[in-house]
Amino acid sequence: MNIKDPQLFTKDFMEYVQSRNPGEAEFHQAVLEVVETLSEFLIRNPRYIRLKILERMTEPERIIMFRVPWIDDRGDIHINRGYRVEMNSAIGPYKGGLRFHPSVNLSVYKLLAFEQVLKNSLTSLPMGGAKGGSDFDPKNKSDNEVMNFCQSFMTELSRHIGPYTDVPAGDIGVGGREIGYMFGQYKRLRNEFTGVLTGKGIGWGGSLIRPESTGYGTVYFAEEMLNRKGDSIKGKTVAISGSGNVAQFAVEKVLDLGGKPVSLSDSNGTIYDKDGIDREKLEYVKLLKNVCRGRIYEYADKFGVPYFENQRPWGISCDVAMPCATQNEISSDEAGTLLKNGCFVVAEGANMPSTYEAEHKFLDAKILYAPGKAANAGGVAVSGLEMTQNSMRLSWTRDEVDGKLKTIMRDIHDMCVTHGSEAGGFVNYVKGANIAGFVKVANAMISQGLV
Ligand code: NDP
Ligand code: 2IT
Repeated sequence: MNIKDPQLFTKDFMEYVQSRNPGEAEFHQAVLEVVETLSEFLIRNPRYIRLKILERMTEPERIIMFRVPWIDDRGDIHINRGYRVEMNSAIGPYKGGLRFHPSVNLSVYKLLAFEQVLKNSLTSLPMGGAKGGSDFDPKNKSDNEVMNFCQSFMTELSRHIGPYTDVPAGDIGVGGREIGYMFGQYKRLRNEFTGVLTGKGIGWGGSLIRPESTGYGTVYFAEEMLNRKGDSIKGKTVAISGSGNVAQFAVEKVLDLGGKPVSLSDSNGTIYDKDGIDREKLEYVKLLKNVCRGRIYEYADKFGVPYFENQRPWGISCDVAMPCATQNEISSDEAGTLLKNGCFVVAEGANMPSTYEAEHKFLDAKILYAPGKAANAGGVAVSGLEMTQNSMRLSWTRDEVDGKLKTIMRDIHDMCVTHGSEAGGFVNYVKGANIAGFVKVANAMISQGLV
């Protein structure tokens, strides 16, 4: 391993990671994005290299994979695969979402778990990192089928989690309904009412603002970046992708701050509402997606706006882009188009939504670019606050939680500025987030011996 030249160090380390984890392209991408921004810092602080902290951090503490059999409404039996990647517990119990989507595989969960470790560290709350879920597709399933699946999934997962061990939450395909079914099953199996999951219902241990927190937090982060430049979201045109939990509450907070959200999407296509998605239309989207579980093209039919089938929103002219759907949803070409059309702020609500090349286009253009692990940390931060409230057996008000969320997002922003400022005043938020997130976890690992 070359420990003198940052580029050669990155190259050597990536060869090591690739040979240990063959074929895991998403995981390699996440590690590369971190190592290339850390290498200079590590060379200046060689004890992290000597103690093989990065080698340890890229090796999950534990991976659990299991069979999930369940029965559909017709009586047919299905077999899905369940996962939990428990990546790092140096600064707290494993914490991170569950994703139910047919596209998942171990590489995707390892990418998400690796990102989660650094993200959770940035929140300043005591949470380690994990991710999990299943290749189960909740789309077009009845409530009964979703419940059957969740109960079977939790029957195995319950052996591996607990309020002091591992505390899962939602992610793609896992919202309030799924958390409810899984919590019920855990309680039944253990005969314990504990804070083993976050994102719970308000009447049974959930926190106010948790549903809103990822979307709100992403917009708060964008506002912080703009404020630092003497600007704000007010009056800005904002292109948003996705139409699930994160996208909906990003739209809501953009409206609160006086911006104009103009797009939403799902895996079938994009709607473009050039007059802006207002509060009334947003209520329609919430009903369409959360209750009727419909498709976003129905918005275009209802409000008479254009719908672009099989396209993402990145061809739309905007000031601010907020990808809130999934990983690698902004290609290199799409990043180029966004920049050409004048986009100068990108705040990632989703995890790793920009491809490696897209990320580098944003960095080279020196725009305000916030990576997911910083911009979307509000979700897990309020999960951490839900754990605190569960431990205290108290509930904070909406304003209290929202105030704490704002403070946490501001603090993350400021840590990125401290560690990511470069010559000429440019802030590399990717570098800032990676260094700030890494140091806390690395130091905890060193204090705890060879873990
Ligand atoms: P939801 O399931 O509520 O919504 C996901 C949205 O993204 C849907 O509109 C979905 O469309 C779209 N989508 C999902 N997969 C794909 C795909 N492969 N291609 C195109 N569109 C896709 O999930 P969330 O809103 O919770 O999550 C969105 C993103 O935010 C994810 O990257 C997640 O990891 C990240 N995130 C979520 C947090 C949370 O607290 N929920 C916290 C931090 C980050 P369709 O309905 O067609 O599938
Ligand atoms: O990616 C994420 O940060 C989440 N899906 C939320 C995790 C959590 O534990 O709240």
